[in-house]
Amino acid sequence: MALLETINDPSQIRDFDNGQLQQLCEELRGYIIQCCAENPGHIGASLGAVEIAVAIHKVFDTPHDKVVWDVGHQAYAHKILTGRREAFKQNRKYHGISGFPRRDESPYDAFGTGHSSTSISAALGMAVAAQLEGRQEHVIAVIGDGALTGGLAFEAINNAGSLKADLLVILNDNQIAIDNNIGALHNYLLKVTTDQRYNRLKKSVWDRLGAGKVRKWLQRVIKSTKRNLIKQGGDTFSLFDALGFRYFGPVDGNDIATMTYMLGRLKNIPGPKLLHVVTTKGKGYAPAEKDQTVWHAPGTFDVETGRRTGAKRDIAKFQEVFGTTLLDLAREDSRIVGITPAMASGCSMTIMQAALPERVFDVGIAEQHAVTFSAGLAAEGMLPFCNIYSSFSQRAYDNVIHDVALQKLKVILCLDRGGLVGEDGATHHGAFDMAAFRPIPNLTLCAPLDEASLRDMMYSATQPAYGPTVIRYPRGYGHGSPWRGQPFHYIEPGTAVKLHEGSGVAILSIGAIGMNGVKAVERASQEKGLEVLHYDMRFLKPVDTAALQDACSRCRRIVTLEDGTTEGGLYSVVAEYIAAHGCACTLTGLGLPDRFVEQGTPAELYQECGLDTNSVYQALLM
Ligand SMILES: Cc1ncc(C[n+]2csc(CCOP(=O)(O)OP(=O)(O)O)c2C)c(N)n1
Repeated sequence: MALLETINDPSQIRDFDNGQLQQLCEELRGYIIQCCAENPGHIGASLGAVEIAVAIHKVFDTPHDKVVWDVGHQAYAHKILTGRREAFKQNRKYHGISGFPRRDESPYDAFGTGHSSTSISAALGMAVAAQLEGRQEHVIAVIGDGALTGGLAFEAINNAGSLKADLLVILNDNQIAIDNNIGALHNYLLKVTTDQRYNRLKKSVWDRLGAGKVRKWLQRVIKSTKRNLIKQGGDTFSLFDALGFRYFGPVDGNDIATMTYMLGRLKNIPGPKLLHVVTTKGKGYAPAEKDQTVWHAPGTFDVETGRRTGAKRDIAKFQEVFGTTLLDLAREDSRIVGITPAMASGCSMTIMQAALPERVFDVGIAEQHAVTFSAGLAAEGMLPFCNIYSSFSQRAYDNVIHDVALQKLKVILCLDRGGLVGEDGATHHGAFDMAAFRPIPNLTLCAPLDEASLRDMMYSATQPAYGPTVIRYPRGYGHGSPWRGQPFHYIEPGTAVKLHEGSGVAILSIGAIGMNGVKAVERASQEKGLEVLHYDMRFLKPVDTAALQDACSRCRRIVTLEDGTTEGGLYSVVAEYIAAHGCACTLTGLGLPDRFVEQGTPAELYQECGLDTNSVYQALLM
């Protein structure tokens, strides 16, 4: 840490030589590993991008020059170098710093991120703004090969290639997303980087740097790279040249001398440029290099042995219930297929992928395409289960309306990570799904209380009474209720379940957060002798009006409980019912507030939002 601990501002590294930069990279790696072992985060991507971050801050005049990180999970070295070395110990913690770049956190974070494929669009906007205002400034977007599979990245490249603003895109190609990267673009990049000429080029970069005849050499590099790509594509231009970019590379993105050299030379070339760099995810830490999917975000670990030390519970996660149930259903019905936008491990579609690989489609980080592709499958009689994280499904809103609901195509959209996800923070909470999807006609929208009800909802959605259906459930462990190998029970659409009989006060809950209601109702009964009527509503749409009528006619107070926004969610449903029917009861809404909730453990955040068992209990007593 000899060098690193003296650096509070990247201007301090601008006169470093290659030896010092190399040492700095090593120290950064050590520090990231040490911090992430205790306080987990996205270690793999960040270890791979150390040289990219150091080279950018060495060569460019940040924060005057702007660097936009795609997704932002690879930006730990950037954070540490830009005055957040100590704060990094509180990375992703409650009241700590965010795990992603944020404009309100540092002037060096030119653009807030968390969701994929935004960097080129944002950087292009900045470059055009600089041009319009006559400002001399460099704008750099750093995007991974996974993030490049997102349609938004291509929309931006298409636009940038014709606008001709000064923009440098660094394509950080480590050939993996979270799971193995897939798709034709991936195959193309693989072809470019595995060509022998690239490997010769890598060596020649190193040799030539020593000799110092860099300018002449660069001309030859560019020429040979172009020749390389002409041959690769069997076409006159590389893919990126054809789209109006000047393509450079591929070069070794984990070689600091090469990186600073290339960036230094590209800095003053006008127009849109793309530097293709090849890196290793997890670079410098053997366990992370070896199992790159697990080490994308491995939890806590022992630095010496690489053993992961996070506590494991004996009960299943909702993700395992989803993955296992999908396979169970698919084995019985050959129409069932699984679709995931690059989150096969995260949502456990890997379970079906292992058993029935030809019926699982990882479509890349492409949520819009995932939904419309599913609609196409459904149009031809298949029964697609499309699994998307709730917050990423925001991208596919119109596809759900226009391609699924309007045409009554039976896509079963399973929204993972509904509710507060914890340490990933504001960009990743599944806060808006219920409010967003509720107004869409033809959709059925439900959320399971527990493992067995997730399983039953997935089964029921395949039955004829269901059209296009959204099933949303949370991240992580279930409640330990039995589910594995249980027979399926059919759930009629729009039916609630009475969990506790009572009068005077009623609680209406939806989803797994309802279990806090169960505990609060139990406590109210035991400690106060208060018998609260509790309905697990199960469906936000169609809503069980008989249950609403029962609660609103017999109780003077209604409490709603949901882990989505109260505005537009269950609270709104019940408020509308009360208003329409002139019911004589008051309504308290427990749910997510009208502000972005930041990062922390789920327990901390649920408490902050008044959704923990104790807060629910207090609300019942009010
Ligand atoms: C819209 C969206 N979908 C999915 C994700 C989840 N996600 C985070 S990182 C990642 C992989 C990114 O791959 P790549 O850009 O190659 O970066 P690497 O992690 O390999 O460095 C994915 C799918 C996301 N952040 N945003």
